[in-house]
Amino acid sequence: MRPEMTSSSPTDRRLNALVRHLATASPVMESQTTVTFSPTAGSPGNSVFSHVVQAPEDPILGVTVAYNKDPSPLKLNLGVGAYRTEEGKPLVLNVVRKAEQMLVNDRSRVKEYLPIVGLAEFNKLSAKLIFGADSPAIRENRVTTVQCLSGTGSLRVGGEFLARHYHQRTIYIPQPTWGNHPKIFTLSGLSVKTYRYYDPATRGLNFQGLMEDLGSAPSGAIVLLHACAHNPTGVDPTLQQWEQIRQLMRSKALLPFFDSAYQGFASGNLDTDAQSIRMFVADGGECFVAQSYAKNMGLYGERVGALSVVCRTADVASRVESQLKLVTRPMFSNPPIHGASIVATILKDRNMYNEWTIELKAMADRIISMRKELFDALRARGTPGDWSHIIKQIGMFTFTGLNKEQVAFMTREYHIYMTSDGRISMAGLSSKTVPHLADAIHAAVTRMS
Ligand code: PLA
Repeated sequence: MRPEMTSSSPTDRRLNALVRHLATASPVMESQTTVTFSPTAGSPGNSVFSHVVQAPEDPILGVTVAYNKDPSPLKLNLGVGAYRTEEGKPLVLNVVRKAEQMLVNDRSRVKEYLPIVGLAEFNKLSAKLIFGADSPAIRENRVTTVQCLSGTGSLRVGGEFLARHYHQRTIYIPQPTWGNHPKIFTLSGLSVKTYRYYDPATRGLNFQGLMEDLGSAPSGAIVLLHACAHNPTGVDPTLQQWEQIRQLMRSKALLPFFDSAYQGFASGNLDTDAQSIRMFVADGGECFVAQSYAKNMGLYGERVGALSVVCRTADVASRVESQLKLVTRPMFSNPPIHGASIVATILKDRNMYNEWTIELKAMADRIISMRKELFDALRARGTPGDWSHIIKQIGMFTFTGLNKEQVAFMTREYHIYMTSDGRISMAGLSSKTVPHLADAIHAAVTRMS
């Protein structure tokens, strides 16, 4: 045997791996080989990872995992916020298919790396979409926009930038909020606190609690705000309340960090759903905005999103951008090209843009009609309780008020899958499945209360 094969050199390790592989493929090989194994190699139960414990499934995406395992033909997935058609199928928008076709047909397109900040055209158009075509902040070059991995990646990049460069490391998030928010910001290096948001008694906004909590937050703290269609509650402040929140936040120099994951899904109108953000930009102050195209363009798996930072001056914005690049480069180097190209193709062409808004409105309208149908179905069954919040709440989700036990009952007995906090993705419902859901809610409320 050659000397290098007896030590644990890389060559040795590769050879051993090869021998183990061949040995399982053909037992004869084993007896014929003369390679020396190190004492632990290949013996099962001796993994250097044997201390690793099984992690729980994600509270939202894990619902789909459980759903997929259920063989029942009745099963219904109302967990993750993903749009489904009346037939219960995922939807690829026509305008997206068209844009993809155009991209494929364009032979001049290549697959080179994008710059660290992503596709310039996509960034420009994304800023315009969220801040408005006539936004003074854009005109004055005070906005920097970087393409990130959908909404989640945009929040994370923003969080990491703030942890490095902002004087206040505390971020206030609403109670409750999307379950990933606390994890994203904690891992970004920020310290997470909550502000009161939802009042279970009224199933509406706890506006007084919100104002009190933001009022007693330390000056300069970061505040995470859902731009529209608050997840999971479906409860948004009115424009008057937004104005009061804005005044309070500006008077205390609290830094707004908007999460805009549902632009167009709340009202069916892209401009209406951006009003809260535009109100804060109009006063000339600074803010962060994380944008996602997962829901409003149905680009979930393409991971298309953007982080915009609105600054006081163009000079600051340019320096902020230079630092955002230092966050991105070691994290994912540069963002993917395909999804951003789809978005840019649609946003820059007036006809395609219009087509998109029509398809988006149709999705929003279908969700609104599901609210009405579910509400009517519960009324028809005489289900105890006031269910008017189903039609009052906004966006993809209804925060039903059902408790953990009732949700578990509905999953066990009716094969209905939803998050344990009682959130229902209305986008997963159809006229055909409303009666089944209404039966399940009725049974859960009458038998499990
Ligand atoms: N922000 C909020 C408020 C969200 O609800 C979601 C997605 C995101 C950001 C992130 O979306 P993106 O990274 O895909 O762009 N929330 C979903 C999915 C729809 C999820 O949990 O990942 C939900 O079911 O709550």
